[in-house]
Amino acid sequence: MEELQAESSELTLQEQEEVKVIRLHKEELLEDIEKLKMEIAEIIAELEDFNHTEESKIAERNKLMATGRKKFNMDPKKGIEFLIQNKLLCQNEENIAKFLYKGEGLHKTAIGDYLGGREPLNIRILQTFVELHEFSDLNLVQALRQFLWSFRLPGEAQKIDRMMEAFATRYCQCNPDVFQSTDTCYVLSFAIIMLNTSLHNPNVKEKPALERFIAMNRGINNGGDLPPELLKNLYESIRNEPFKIPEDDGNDLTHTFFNPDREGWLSKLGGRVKTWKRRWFILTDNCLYYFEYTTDKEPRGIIPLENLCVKPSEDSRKLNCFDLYSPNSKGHTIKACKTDTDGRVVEGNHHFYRISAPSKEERDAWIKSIRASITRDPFYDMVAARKRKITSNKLN
Ligand code: 4IP
Repeated sequence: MEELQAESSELTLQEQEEVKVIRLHKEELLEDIEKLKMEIAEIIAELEDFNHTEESKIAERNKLMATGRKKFNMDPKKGIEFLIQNKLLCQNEENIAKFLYKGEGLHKTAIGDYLGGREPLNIRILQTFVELHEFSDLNLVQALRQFLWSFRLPGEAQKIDRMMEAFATRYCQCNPDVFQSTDTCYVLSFAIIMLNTSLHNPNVKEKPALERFIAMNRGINNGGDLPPELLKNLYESIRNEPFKIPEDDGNDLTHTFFNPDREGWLSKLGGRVKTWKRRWFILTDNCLYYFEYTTDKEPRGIIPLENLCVKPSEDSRKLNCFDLYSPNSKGHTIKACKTDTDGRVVEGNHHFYRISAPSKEERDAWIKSIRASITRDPFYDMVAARKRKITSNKLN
């Protein structure tokens, strides 16, 4: 500064003015630089803040999504509602169908349950879901493998009917020259699913031969027969490789107990040791489950109702009794499982199950529901109805 002043004393007036201006500019520039520095620091801080908010927004969204998926697996309808409310899913068929088709983190049982629903929305979603499948140039077994892997077929007959109808329609749309009608495709699809069970279920002793499969499917193509070569290919494909059925979490039986046919407190007589125990019973999927508490996740015992009969009975110690028994193998132990005192799963010891209901009305209601469950055979009923339809179409 002194230097400048010394210099400026030797300068002309005009030059001194110029020096002053330069000095002023310099100061202003320094001020601007300071301001800019502060602004940059502010922007960096804002950016950091923004990134942080974005990150926590993403984390929050992922958390909500995981909750939505969990809710869906517990109760599909509520899960979808939750995801829509939280703006994680748009409320239109296409979006929901794509979400189910992608299936990330979703139990296939829950997907099947939702797609099989009878509300108009579920039906539209099912339609869109099926249209996401590409079946062109696949034979029926290949298409079924793909379809049946994308969800787990529910146990309820009407749901199965709607889903298989949608499948058959889509298959015929993708492959218009294979079958004369959607009904033919529907009936043959069931025949294939049943063939899969007969060929690969160890409980089925007599395995149907190709000729039997061909005979079973006579006249299903609008009164005509399907080419034997086609049936042979389908038969061999199933024989060589069974359907892969999605299992979800095999240990978690919770999903099995949604929408049971009936549930309630009943008393049950022990197998070898004849003690009465009050148990919470759930009837679903043609099985009777009993729990110690209503909130238990694992049942104490499971009684498959296949091949069993039910009838009212008398007992000197309990009122309103009914028995579950096996008419074909009297004196033999009924196929069932239970947990023993150490919590291990073992076979049951009952030759019959004696159960007592709290009232006569409840006993009759249980007997009715159990009978309906035992005699219900969705596959055969549905296929028979479809075959009848094909025959009546032919006659008209
Ligand atoms: C038990 O008696 C209970 O009644 C069991 O029922 C029963 O098993 C047992 O039958 C019976 O011995 P204690 O508890 O007095 O020992 P739960 O499992 O509901 O507790 P079931 O097969 O009926 O479940 P056996 O066959 O193991 O004796």
